[in-house]
Amino acid sequence: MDDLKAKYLAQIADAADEAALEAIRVAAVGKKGEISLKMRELGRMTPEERKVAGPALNALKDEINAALAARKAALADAALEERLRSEWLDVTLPARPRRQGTIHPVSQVTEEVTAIFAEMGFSVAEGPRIETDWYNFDALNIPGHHPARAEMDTFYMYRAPGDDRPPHVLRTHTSPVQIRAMEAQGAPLRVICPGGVYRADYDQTHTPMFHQVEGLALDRDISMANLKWVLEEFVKAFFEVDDVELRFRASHFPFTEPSAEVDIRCSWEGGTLKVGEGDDWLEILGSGMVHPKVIAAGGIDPEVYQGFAFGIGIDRLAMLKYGIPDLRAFFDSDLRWLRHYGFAALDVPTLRGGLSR
Ligand code: 2NL
Repeated sequence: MDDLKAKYLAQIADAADEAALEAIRVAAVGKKGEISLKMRELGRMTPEERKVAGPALNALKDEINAALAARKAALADAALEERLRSEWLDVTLPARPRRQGTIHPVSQVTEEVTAIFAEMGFSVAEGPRIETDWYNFDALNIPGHHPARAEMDTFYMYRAPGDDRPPHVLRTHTSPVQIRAMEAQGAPLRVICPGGVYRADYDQTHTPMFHQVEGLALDRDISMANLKWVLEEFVKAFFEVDDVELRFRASHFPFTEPSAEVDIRCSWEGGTLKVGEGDDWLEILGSGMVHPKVIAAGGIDPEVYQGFAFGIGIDRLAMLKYGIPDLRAFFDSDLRWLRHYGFAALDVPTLRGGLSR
């Protein structure tokens, strides 16, 4: 009896895990275990022998069961202790500084442009990227036969065979948002419309989706002079310089008359852009006085109201201001590029706090 007790208690003390403990339990006190078999022998003993052996076997069985339970509890405590040690986490450490995500240059420049025009009384309007051909073309004085439709490399949405309605298009500019703003708000009106636009074109300087901000100001007495002042203020604020020289070149757009493309004086000395000095000219936007037919298409009387409009490429502005060489990288989602050219999330551009830092 003492040998049995010593053997099993030693095994239990040495058991490394729960599976080993279970094997010992089966061998000792399981149905066919060594102690259970001994208990079956009680029937063949004399009453005197049984009186001694019976309680002793029961006590041994109890003692082994208790040792098994104690060892099991000790193993569980040790396992918990090990987890607490290895999975320890200092929740008081500071968060990782910045660099989890960054603001894309397109978003940054959109915010900068918005802050500048907001200061001049323009509000922001947004609209759908899938448009009817009326909002994208007809309302802008681009009728069905007009060559500008073909030149725009328009993406047309699918129509089922036999469905003869004109197809929807992916907007080729944000002008349709301005038509919608005219319809919804009437005149006088000052809005800018930033957002993504689509043209089927892909090379060094073109991506099939890019970004634009268009502006529109309508009132009873607006002239090209107002356009010139607004654009000068914009360019000075955006490039963060005190003086700029703008050059208005006669141009043609179906939706403005007269129309002008605007260049700014600059230099490219040492490969970096300097705005406001030098002998080069940089084309940055198109503009003009809104065509009377376009004002009428917006539900406003062109005999009473007139105004100016302009369109600027946001991606190009971002490349110029922040020295980003390749347009296509804008849309690659390459984390190294995003970390390099991205902006800290909390540097919200404002005119007083600084547009960019
Ligand atoms: C360019 C030319 C331009 C406009 C966009 C416009 C919008 C309405 C009415 C009249 Cl609703 N005009 N937008 C006007 C002139 C030029 O963009 O080359 N942008 C990069």
